[in-house]
Amino acid sequence: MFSKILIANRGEIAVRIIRACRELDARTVAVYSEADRGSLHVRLADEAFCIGPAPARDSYLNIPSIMSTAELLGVDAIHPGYGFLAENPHFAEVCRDCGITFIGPSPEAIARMGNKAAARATVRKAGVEIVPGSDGPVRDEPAAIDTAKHIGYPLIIKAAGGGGGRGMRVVHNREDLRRGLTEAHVEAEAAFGDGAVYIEKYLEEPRHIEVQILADQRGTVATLGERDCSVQRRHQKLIEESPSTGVSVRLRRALSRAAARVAEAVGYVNAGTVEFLVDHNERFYFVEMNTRIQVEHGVTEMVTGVDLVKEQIRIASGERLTIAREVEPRGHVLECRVNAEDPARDFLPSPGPITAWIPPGGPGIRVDTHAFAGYVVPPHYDSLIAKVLAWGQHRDEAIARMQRALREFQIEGIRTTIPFHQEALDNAFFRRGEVYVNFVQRRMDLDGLRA
Ligand code: MV4
Repeated sequence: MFSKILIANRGEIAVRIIRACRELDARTVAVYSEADRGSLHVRLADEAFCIGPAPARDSYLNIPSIMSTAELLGVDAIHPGYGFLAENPHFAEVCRDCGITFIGPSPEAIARMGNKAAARATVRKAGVEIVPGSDGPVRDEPAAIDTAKHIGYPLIIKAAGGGGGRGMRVVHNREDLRRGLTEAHVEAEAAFGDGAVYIEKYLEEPRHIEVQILADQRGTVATLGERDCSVQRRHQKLIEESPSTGVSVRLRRALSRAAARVAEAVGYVNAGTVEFLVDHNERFYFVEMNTRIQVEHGVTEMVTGVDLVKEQIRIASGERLTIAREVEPRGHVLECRVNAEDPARDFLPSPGPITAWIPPGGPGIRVDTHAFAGYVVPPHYDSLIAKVLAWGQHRDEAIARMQRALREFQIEGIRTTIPFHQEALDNAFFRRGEVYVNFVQRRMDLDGLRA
C-alpha cells in the first residue's frame, strides 16, 4: 500500500478520496487554488499545498505545479478524481515518467477510450454492439452521405475528441448533414483541438445506462451492475439510480458481460464505466467508456457495499480484486445532485456564501459534500455542492427516503437544484420508472418552479 497520496482535485471528490486514504492508512496531500484556501479538503488532508490562482488552468490543470508538489512532498501516488486531469493521457504519462503511480488506467487505455471514434472500432472488434454508423471518423462529405444512405436519418454527429454529449448535433436530412458536418468539425477543432467527427444512427428515446467495472493488474474484471442516468438536462446528469427500472436480470447479465469484454479489449486497469444506450426493445449499444471514478460512483457503492475508491487505490498498489466477478445489487439507490444553481432561472449558477447549512441524515441516507455553514461557493468551478443518496429495500422506499431527506436539507444564502428534484420525484412518469434521456425536456414543466 502507498504511504502518501496526493489528491489532484477539489470539492466533494477530494474529500471522498481523503476518507478512503485514511481508512487505508495512507497519508494525504491536498492541493488547492487560491479560491479554495478555506475548503474542506484542505482541512481534512494531512498536508496541503497551494498550486496556483483560481482559474483551473493555473491550478488544478497545472501539471508542472502539481508534479513539483508531488516530488517536494514525496508522495508515491496521485489520485486524479474526476474532471480536471483524470482523463488526460499526458498527465498519466508524466506520472509514470516521474515514478509516481497514477491511480487510474494506463495512458494508452485513456487515449484509446478518449478518442470516441477509435473506441468504437476497438469495441466492435471485441464483439460488442455499437450504434450503427461510420467506421471511425468520417473522411469527407461524400463518405458521410454514403454512411447516411446505409443507415438512414435521423443521424447524430459526434466529436471524436468529445464525449459526455459535448459537441453533438442531430441531423434529419442531407442538407442538415452537409451543414452539420462543417459546423461540427469547426466546433470540435475549437473545443477539443481535434476536428474529427463520426456519425451514428440517432436513437429516439433511449435510456442512458452505464455499467460500473473494476479491473485489477492481473486482468480480472468485476462488474457491479448498472446505473440509470437518464434524468439529465443539457448533458448534466441530475438524478442517477441503481438498479435501472428498465433492466431485467437477463439484460443486466448481458450488459455486464459486454462491459467486461470492453474492459478486457483495452487491457483496462482501475475503476471504469462502460456507457450504453438501451432502446425500448432492450437492445443495447456501446457509446463510450469513462476511464475514471465518476460523480455518481456512490450509487453503486450503496447498492453493492463495495468501496470503489478504496478498490481503485488497492488496485493501483498491485493488490488483487477479492470481490465477486459479478456483484449483484441489493435494494435500490437514488442520487440527487445538489448544485448551486437556480432551477427557476434556467439553472443559472448561484455561487456565494452559504449562510445556513443543515444536511439530512437518518436511515438509508448518505450525503457527500465539501460544503458547510459559512462556506463560500466559488464561481470558478462546477456548481456541484452535495450529492444526496438514498437507499431503500425497494424503489418506493428509496424515493420516500429521498423526499424526506430533501425536505430536511436546509440551505440558505444560495439557490440550489433541490426544488427541481422535488418536482422530479413527484412526477408520475418518474414514479413509474418511465425515464429516458429526454425525460426532463419532455415530461417536466420547469416553469412551475418560477412561482
Ligand atoms: C446518442 C443519443 C441518441 N443516439 N447517440 C449524450 C451523452 C453521450 N455520452 C451520448 N449521448 C447521446 N448519444 C445516439 N446514437 C442520445 C444521447 C443523449 C442525448 C442526446 C440529445 C439530447 C439529450 C441527450 C441526453 C442524453 C443522451
